[in-house]
Amino acid sequence: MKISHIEHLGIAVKSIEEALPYFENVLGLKCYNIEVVEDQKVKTAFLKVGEVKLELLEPTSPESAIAKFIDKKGVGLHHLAFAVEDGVANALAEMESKEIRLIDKTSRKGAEGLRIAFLHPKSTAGILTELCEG
Ligand code: CMX
Repeated sequence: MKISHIEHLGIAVKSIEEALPYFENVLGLKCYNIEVVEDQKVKTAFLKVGEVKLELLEPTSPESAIAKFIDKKGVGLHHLAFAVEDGVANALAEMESKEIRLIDKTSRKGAEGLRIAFLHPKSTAGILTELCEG
């Protein structure tokens, strides 16, 4: 697996509307896309910092992984997403062969239409890790 760059950092927030003024008005970043990812029960807002994106994640249901994360750990950094050059399916096969625990056994469509898959934080140094097509 070859990681080309950090694709994005996922940040759990209670409300995108309430969090965005900090990122836009204080930090001077620009939100270029807001979308709901139905199957993940999240609303996402994307901002760019150079080539790296920030993904603000607001739960749309108490069943959302983000709602559970906020209840347990509070708002803040939720996951780290790496872009992989040779496809997410190949990367997953390699991770499995290295006994990394897969949350997604196969890649699926994530925000912005990218193929993605998550690795379990218990086998990735405590950091929920996402692999994205590069
Ligand atoms: N970062 C680090 N550790 C995390 C974590 C996170 N984001 N979320 C949960 N954990 C930890 C918990 O604190 C818990 O640790 P302890 O046992 O030490 O208390 C452990 O992981 C829980 O593991 P679990 O019981 O297997 O799973 P949970 O029901 O808590 O769910 C997780 C956690 C990561 C498996 C689940 O949130 C998941 O499948 N995430 C992937 C999908 C996702 O996050 N979607 C939202 C974003 C979608 C998008 O970006 O579009």
